[in-house]
Amino acid sequence: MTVNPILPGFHPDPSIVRVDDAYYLVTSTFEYLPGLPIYRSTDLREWKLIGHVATREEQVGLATSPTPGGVWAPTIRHHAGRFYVIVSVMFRARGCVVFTADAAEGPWSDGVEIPVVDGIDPDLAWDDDGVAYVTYAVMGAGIRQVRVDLDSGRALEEPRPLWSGTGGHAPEGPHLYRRGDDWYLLIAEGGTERGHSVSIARGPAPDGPFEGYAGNPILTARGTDHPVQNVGHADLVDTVDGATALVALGVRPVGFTRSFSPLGRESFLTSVDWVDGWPHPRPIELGPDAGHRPALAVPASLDGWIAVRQAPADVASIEDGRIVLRGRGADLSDPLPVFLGRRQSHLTASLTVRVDASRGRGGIAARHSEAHWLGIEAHDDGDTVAVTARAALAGLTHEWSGVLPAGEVVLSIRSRPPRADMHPLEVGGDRIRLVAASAADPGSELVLAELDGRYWSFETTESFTGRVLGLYAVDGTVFFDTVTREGIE
Ligand code: 6LW
Repeated sequence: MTVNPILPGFHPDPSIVRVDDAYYLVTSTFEYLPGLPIYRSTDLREWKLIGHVATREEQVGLATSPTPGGVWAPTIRHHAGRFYVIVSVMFRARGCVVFTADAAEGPWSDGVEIPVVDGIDPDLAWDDDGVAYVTYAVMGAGIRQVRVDLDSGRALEEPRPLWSGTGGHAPEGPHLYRRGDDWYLLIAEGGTERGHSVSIARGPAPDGPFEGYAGNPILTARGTDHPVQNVGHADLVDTVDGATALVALGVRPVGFTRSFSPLGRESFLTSVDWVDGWPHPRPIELGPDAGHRPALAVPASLDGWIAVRQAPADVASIEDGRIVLRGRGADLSDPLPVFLGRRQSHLTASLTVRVDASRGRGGIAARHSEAHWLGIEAHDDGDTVAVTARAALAGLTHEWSGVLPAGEVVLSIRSRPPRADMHPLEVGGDRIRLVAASAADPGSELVLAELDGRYWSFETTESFTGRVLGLYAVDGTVFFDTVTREGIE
């Protein structure tokens, strides 16, 4: 049975490699740290997070990179006993960098910059002499390639044009493979939105010449009523049993017009048949999506959390069994917010947290970017607790306020898909409720706002990510207790 998405929640641009009987997968992480998560599987169904390539900001240098910059589209490969991850860190960041590790868990190297690669989506392949080929996309100029000395990052030649695709918008995401005497060049075309697709070309050598397959695109969902859209940016892997699998990104749009994807681009897997020397991926099937997952309590630990342009330990600490955040006078509009988040991984999701705001101001939020987020913050002045829900949308903000008795409060963000029966009031995105109650009196619950999530979806925000739910502090010290999450990574 298909288990799709294999990585729910924002996990775009999956790249996969098999080493012996295990598969390793890496995805894009943009402005979040730790970055470049490595997942491992032995059956292509169950994936376990085993580590991250970028555990330190200096490895990627994205602290001043604006949205939607950061870590874009990596490739993972294994050669001569070592793991390699090559990536472009975009916009005022480190650029093209190759990292190595003896074990996929890490530790990963500091990285070697490859300045000649002035594009995106670098791929790595080696010829029989062990010479490394970096194949990448230059926006508006097709797929290029350059031979590189990976130890120094030095180019061994001028970059060469390799293939411009079939004529679709934005040829990108190249991956190069050897199969017998042939070399295959797999690319994405059509842009990462609804036009997305996968095309392939074949040539006699890693530097081509490449000739496109007459049956391109080999995979796309465009123009169909398929529940997984934007299918593209794929990578192939030979499986243990001699077959071929393909991973690709896709979105799950909701609503009457199926136009809004709250979770962003996720990772999916499908099987591939070979016909006359060309790969034919099967359409991506949605697995039995657990719309409802059991609620889980998050132990007071920084494991599993991500932060924006800084490491989780730079914004939070664990004190007396509670997560503690210290505000720096800025909210989530700031490029370096005091925010600790986790990917929303299911359309039905909730985050519920007990907050002590007697020494500061803070709460919980759903973040897409500096301009698109929702939050509820609490401030306890000793007599009462002021709770304020805030919606930021394209830089505009709106507020709803309430008052609760002094003491700890329980804050929740709850989302659910829109009704499937074309209810006239639910034609847009998912429904998001921002709720606050006194911890001492659950009956005090205030629904501060109920919002149409279409405005906090991949299609409407400027970020390349998805929805990330978590904790934040604006001023002073805020203590977070009994974090319960449902449908959240
Ligand atoms: C990535 C490009 C793309 O570099 O989106 O879907 C960009 N494809 O290949 C960011 O994820």
